[in-house]
Amino acid sequence: MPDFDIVALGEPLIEFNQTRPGHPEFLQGYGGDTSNAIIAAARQGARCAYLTRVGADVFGEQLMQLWREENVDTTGVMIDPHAHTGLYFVQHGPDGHVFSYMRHGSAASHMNPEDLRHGMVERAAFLHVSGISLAISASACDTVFAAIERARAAGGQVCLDSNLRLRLWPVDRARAILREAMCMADVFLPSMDDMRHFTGHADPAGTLDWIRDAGANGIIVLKLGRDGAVLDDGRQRHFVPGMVVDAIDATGAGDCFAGTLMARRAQGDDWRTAVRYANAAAALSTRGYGAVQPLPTPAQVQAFLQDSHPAG
Ligand code: KDG
Repeated sequence: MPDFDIVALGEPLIEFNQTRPGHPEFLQGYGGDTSNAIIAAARQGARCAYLTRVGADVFGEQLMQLWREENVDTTGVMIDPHAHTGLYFVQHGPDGHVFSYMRHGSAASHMNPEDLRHGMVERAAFLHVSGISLAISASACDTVFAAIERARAAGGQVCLDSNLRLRLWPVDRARAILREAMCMADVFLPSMDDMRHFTGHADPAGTLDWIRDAGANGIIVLKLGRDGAVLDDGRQRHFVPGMVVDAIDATGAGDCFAGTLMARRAQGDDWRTAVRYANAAAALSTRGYGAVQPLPTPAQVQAFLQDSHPAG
């Protein structure tokens, strides 16, 4: 049995989240898509570890402290004395949230395949990576592909979240690299919003056809935001509706979905049950400010599933 259910690899960030629209008032928290996902999974009771680099600075120390408190193993986290920990601001406007980043040259962007020498990837049932892990630098991109090779060689499953950030890389490079990675993934988690940039389709069926034709042959869960998700297991497609909540801040909801989904799979749920559960967790994660603080516990998700109504 592997030592970990999930090992995630990517860039953690310090978050400053605006708490009063239109006012310069920000709450300090934590972000970074793969870090959010691994914490979401750990809160659900999965055995988790994270792989990254942080700066030798106060923010790096805070992140290390956070992971320890959240029961995320940090053996594979390196402290880089030559680079800073990245950060971002979230502002809330009429069209949803707007991110402003200060991450160029961050410690995580200096990751390279040598950083995998601890052998953590080989000890996990799932390796979780994302479009952001691939985009932050060429050496981080190489590290992701090296980790994928290691996971596959050790019999682990690879989970890839599309998380497309076009401020990090040009669309043609993003399309080419994500396509390559998606064909190696056992579980691909694209969002409708991301896939619009690649596929030319605005509907889930056309988008899923495009992804299959492009060579993805694992499980695909297409995320539709508050509307839910479509599970494509290679034989059938199932629409799993989202849950209705009064959302305050959707930052990190997709990451919560990813982490919770893997945690529930590791705990033995079938795919449909795991997607329904992850939909509920993601909805709950939008009821507070920040990517990490509102991530739900199992008790919260179970209670919500018992007395809530699907969207639509
Ligand atoms: O999904 C939420 C993330 O986008 C946020 O935490 C910041 O990782 C981040 C990014 O690069 O956008």
